[in-house]
Amino acid sequence: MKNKLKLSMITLGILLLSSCVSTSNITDEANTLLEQGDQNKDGALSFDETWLLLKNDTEDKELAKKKGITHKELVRQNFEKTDKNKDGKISKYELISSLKDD
Ligand SMILES: [Ca+2]
Ligand SMILES: [Ca+2]
Repeated sequence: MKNKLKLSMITLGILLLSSCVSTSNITDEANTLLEQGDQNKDGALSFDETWLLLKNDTEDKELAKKKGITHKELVRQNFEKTDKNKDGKISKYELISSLKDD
């Protein structure tokens, strides 16, 4: 029993530690988002691709409702914020820097 407790403390420690290594997690998250969303495999997310990725996000839906705008408008606003160089696509670099800002 004591050993089991010790083990779970170690597991907890590892979990806490890995959540601190945020840069590699962010890169992983960006890669996952790109893999899921990048339909035409050009390595970046267009607005349509972003919308497909986020249109079922219930948290954003609620937030949009509170702001009195449609969910799509909210995604558009976030998209334009994330698309720093305004080329109409979110590159992996832009995705990572926006995930870092969160
Ligand atoms: Ca794409
Ligand atoms: Ca861009």
